Amino acid sequence: MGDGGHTDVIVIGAGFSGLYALHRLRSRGFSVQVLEQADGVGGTWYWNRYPGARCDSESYYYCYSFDPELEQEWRWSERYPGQEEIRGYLEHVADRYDLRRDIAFGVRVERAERDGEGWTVTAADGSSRRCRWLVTAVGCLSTANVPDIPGLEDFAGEWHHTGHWPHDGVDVRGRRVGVVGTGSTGIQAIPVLAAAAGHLTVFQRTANYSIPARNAPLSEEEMAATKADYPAIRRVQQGSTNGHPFVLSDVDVLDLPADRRRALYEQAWERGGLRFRAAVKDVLTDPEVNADTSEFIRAKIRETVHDPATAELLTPRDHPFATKRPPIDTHYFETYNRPNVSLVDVKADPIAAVTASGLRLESGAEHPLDVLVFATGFDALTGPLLSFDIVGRDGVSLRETWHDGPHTHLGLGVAGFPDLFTITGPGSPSVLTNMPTAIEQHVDWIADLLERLRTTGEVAEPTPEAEAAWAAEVARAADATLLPQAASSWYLGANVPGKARVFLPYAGGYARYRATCDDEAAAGYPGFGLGAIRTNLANRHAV
Ligand code: N01
Repeated sequence: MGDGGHTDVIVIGAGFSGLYALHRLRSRGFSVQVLEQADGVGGTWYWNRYPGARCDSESYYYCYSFDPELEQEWRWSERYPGQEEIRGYLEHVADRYDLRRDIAFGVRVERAERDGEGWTVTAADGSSRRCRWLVTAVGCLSTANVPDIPGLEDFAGEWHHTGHWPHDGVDVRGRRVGVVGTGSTGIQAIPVLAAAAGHLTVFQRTANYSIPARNAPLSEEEMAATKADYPAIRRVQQGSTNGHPFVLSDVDVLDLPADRRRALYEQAWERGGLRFRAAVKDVLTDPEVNADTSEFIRAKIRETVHDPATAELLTPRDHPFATKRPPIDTHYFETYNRPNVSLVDVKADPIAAVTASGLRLESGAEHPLDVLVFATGFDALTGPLLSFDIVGRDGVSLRETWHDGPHTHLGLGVAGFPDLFTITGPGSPSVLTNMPTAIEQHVDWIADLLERLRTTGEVAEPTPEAEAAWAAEVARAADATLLPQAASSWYLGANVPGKARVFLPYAGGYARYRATCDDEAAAGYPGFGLGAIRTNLANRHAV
């Protein structure tokens, strides 16, 4: 296929980050081509159409902040936005800012290669395009992790990974459905599937803490109050640890008398969602506080689930609360009181094989199924970047460079890969924050740097020293928390067999990270191989 042309920038992906990168860079006068493998915008929200798919950030802040007019005109319908509503929002954004004319849909990138002064990007259809700067907007949780279970190809029923749910849905009415996985996805899908299925069997390897979401429609008054308050909401987000507009509690729970401590937990439980975590000061840094909070949640599980043996199986004991991403739910634990739901412990009796008729466990127990659902998560953060060939300076591939785990400077760039920028890459706060907040900060920062490079003709490439220093900071930040204690967490890459165990996101907090990026820019981007001498040169050019 012929040459697909040359633009200043190629952006890979048209989810939250790709759309904003296109808008921001185009408004700064760059020519931009976005390449998207799907036939529509949305990224993770395009693919994750499983029953119950919904965001765990609240709608009024799980959205862009760059345009106050957009904030005022969009009307969210519920406290947490569902998948369809988020996709509708992103379609509205694509139309409102006339983004589609620079997006090529149905183009799956297979290779991006540093080539002289720029990058050549080749797609599966054989077409190739060139650019000076390459920006990846491929998401953090977009490469499905389907377990390698023998016999899957023999299954006579239908099977699906939740991240590739069929667009016309799956009819589970009256059928025997099995769900493998009880992370955020499984915990959202299980109650919805149980309501329709003939019988639902949940295959659980690790019990999980989950907090009630308390989803509800948003009234006109609530939306109006939010819209009036947006400037203040955005200020709180920018100064926060997770990019959420909550102020973290300053109450030491362990200093409270038992009745007041209980009242604090109960109130947070009733409010629901990720605000629960924010209500407990030091829950991710103080083991005693965490143990107390974890015990409160365990008691809630025992209160909710009628059968004591099932309740015990659902009770997490092998990791502290919130050291794995804490799911939020709508009637998750209640679902196990339904007569058509059963729970199977596949830690005690692991899955041995998929057979023509269902799942077989190592003990020989057979579970007949018509539909098998893998809610088994993603090859997080690095998976999307390694799912195609990125070949940098001197012909070295990113796969080789990262064989022992990712190294980046600020999660934004990689030594050996000049003029490549990774939105919410490994080593950035990404999945530990409200994603749109993290994305806007990255894109704005990249846009500023590209403006400088356009003026000066410089090439930006992280130095190995900057990468090493940042890797040390990422490790320090994780070790200052309890997060590394969840041995099977995808934050550590532990959910994918053979993947290097490295704590992937930056746990030092969004506000601190943003300040670090601002310092890097103010100093003239020394970690990207630019510096005072080049800055002076830049000034001369500018004059
Ligand atoms: O994936 P996960 P997810 N045999 O990796 C199990 C975001 N998200 O898709 O814990 C048996 O968390 C695995 O067991 P274990 C959010 O950031 C957000 O649920 O490894 N079981 C685990 O139970 C989230 O954290 C929202 O022992 C196997 C499950 O599968 C992230 O996406 C909604 C297995 C995977 O859990 C990922 O969540 C959904 C095997 N071979 C997702 N392999 C919201 O915004 C894996 N498992 C609400």
